[in-house]
Amino acid sequence: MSTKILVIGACGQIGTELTTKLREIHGTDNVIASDINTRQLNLVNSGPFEIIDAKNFNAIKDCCKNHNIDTIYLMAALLSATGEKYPMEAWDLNMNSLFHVLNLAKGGTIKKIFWPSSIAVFGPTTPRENTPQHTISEPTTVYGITKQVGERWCEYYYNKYGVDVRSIRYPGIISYKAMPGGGTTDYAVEIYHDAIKKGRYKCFLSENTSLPMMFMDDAIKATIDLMQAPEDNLTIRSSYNLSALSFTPQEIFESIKAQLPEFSITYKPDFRQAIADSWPSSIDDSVARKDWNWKYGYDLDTMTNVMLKELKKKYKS
Ligand code: AKB
Repeated sequence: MSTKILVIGACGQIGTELTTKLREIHGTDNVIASDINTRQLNLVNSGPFEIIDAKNFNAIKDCCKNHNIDTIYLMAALLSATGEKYPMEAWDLNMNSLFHVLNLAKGGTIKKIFWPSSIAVFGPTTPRENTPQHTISEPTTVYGITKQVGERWCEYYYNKYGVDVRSIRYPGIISYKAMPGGGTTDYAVEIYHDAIKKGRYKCFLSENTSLPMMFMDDAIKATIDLMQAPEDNLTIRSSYNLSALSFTPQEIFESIKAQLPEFSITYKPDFRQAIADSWPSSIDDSVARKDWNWKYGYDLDTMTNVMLKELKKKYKS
């Protein structure tokens, strides 16, 4: 019997590409995209789509019932920078949406859940280099607190009720299809757009701020691989550390400049600098490698090649 999937928050940066990939794998009609708005028209028009507010338990429940859903990818969230502006909204959306899907799964109809966590679960007291899977986690952002608490609840629902919930601590994700919104790592996407459109970029982080990052294709591959991994292989039911790249604004600037020699950058750190300073600069993902053979594919220059090629095409048309 084929699986029936619901993606909540399908119009976001990761949701857009994840939905497309899931439709390739499972068939368009077996993947229901949903979001609170229809901002990704390509996605909305290319398969089943439902308007769902992730904070509305009944809306999620009815959609699952109507479409016989057995698997949910919950991608809706307020990210780190927006969360600092709207702390109560971040808490409300990030926590209640998670409880809704966990409770639906506890009720028995949903067999598997994917819920993204983040490097934001770590804080200033965490070892910054090669941050281990199990370590001190004292996040200082509302977003990080919601992800840390969410991880505890995922593990609790797995241990107590047998809910098969799987999770990854995403680093900053870089992609050219849909824009990220409201994150601290967003600069690493904006810089490519501005390089093509304006030939210059004003960076909101300082030049030597090193953060963990990943190209979208690797993030999608990791998500699918984790969801397909045999249940018995998984030793982490909070969230897996995942690593690919670590670079500073200066290093990504140099990677772009190698292809666009006229490109220039200036630095004007804002409130997001303090958030970035509280996060790790590199991640130890040995447990994910061991449990489900995780391995990244894109390094910084390979990613830059793809980003510049695709964005040139996009802005030309
Ligand atoms: C953010 O910057 O808030 C996100 C994240 C690292 O989870 N991209």
